[in-house]
Amino acid sequence: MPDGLVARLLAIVGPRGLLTERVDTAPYAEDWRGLYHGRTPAVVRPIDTDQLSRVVKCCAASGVAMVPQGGNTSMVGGAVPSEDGSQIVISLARMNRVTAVDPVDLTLTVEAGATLQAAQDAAEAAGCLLPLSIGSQGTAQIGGILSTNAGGNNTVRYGNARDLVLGLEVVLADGQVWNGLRRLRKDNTGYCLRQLFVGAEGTLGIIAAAVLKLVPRPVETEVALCAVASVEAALDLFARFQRADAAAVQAFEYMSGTGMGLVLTHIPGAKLPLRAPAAHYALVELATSRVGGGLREMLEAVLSDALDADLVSDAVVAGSETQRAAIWKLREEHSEAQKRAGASVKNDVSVPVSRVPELIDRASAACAALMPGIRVVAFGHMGDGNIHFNLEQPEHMDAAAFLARDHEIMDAVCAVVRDLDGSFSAEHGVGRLKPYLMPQWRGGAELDTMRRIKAALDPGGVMNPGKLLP
Ligand code: 2HG
Ligand code: ZN
Repeated sequence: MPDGLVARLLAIVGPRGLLTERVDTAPYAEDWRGLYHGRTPAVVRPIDTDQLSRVVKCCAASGVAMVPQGGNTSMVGGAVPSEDGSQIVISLARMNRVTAVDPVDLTLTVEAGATLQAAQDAAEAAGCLLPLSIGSQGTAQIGGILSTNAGGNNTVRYGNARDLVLGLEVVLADGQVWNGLRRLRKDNTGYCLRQLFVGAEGTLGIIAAAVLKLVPRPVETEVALCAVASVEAALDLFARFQRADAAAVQAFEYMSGTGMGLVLTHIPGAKLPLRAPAAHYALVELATSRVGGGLREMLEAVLSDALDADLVSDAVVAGSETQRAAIWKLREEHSEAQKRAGASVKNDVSVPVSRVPELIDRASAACAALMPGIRVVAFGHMGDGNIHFNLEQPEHMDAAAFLARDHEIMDAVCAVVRDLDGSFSAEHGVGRLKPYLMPQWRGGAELDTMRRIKAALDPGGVMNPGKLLP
């Protein structure tokens, strides 16, 4: 670390904005999954864009690498520093204000360090909905969510984080501030710079604030949990809801019996509200802002037809907000339950929606052939084709021995995904875990163009090095 750098940073952010003791910096140097144990001489916590810009200028002038960090909920080690102690962590947590909500423009202006939950609450207080929902929303911050182009449960209806961004303020790699906090629905004035920073995983600059799109708050919401006969039956059920009213389908999630079993075993208070456990489940959420929207009737009609067609064997419709939350908890606790059950290898993959059954079928067979006893925990956002094809270690296997074979397992799943014209990372990004896959999947002109963009915007290579690009 260059002499005097930490003192210069301290002069910019003051004592409350700087952590240097190992005990304080350690939580910022490890990831949620416990895959990486980095080290950093300092965690800098600017309070506003001006401080952030001066911090970046200072580090860039010394050629010191920076790791921007939001809620540190990355599944792929995207926000942790390297082990050699050469990288400064920049935490956005203190830049956490929601600065404006406009129910006429249907926009929300927010700083990067606000949690998604805080942004959602602010939207709700203004009679609106911020239509982005992920399991980690109480911790994940807007800057990280945009930097990874998070997807989540509502992509089927509203798209990914990328589709919700109207404007951005970004601190560039040299410390310059680009103020693109526009709230325009139409603005054709050259390259769409904001979309360069969305999904860039902090490798091009640091998102400081954003203007996000809102929608009117729904007045009717229905949630149902269904035991379905097969993955094909779940897909058929999804298609039936789409035909009935595509604009009302807020979420359509698939869960396997294995994953649900882990949740019921490891999550206190989790209870299956159906007659008996099943091999496959679908969770559907419908919502409308239309008064008298008739959602319950539509839900019951589709479910009744699906029961007659033997697609669904049992279903429960939430009768209250508490029941709705209890059903969603069964879905949202899948990651935590898997963590508690032992070591797991995650494959956050996507395929065309129509090919989800084939994906689950073929990838399950490939993994079983690779490792007897491996537990397939497939679940996720069926409505947009994003399945978390996760593998849990065989029950009595050593965790380290299982994880040592992670690339082998990922490669077996990826071979199927590739054959089905899918992607090896649907929503979690590339981070530190998966850059090695980039040449095979995005090599040639695509990766070459990415490298040129990186070289143009971050010629010193100081923005989150070691992530995304191999
Ligand atoms: C989810 O959909 C998250 O719950 C996490 O994307 C998935 O743990 C996972 O693999
Ligand atoms: Zn997900």
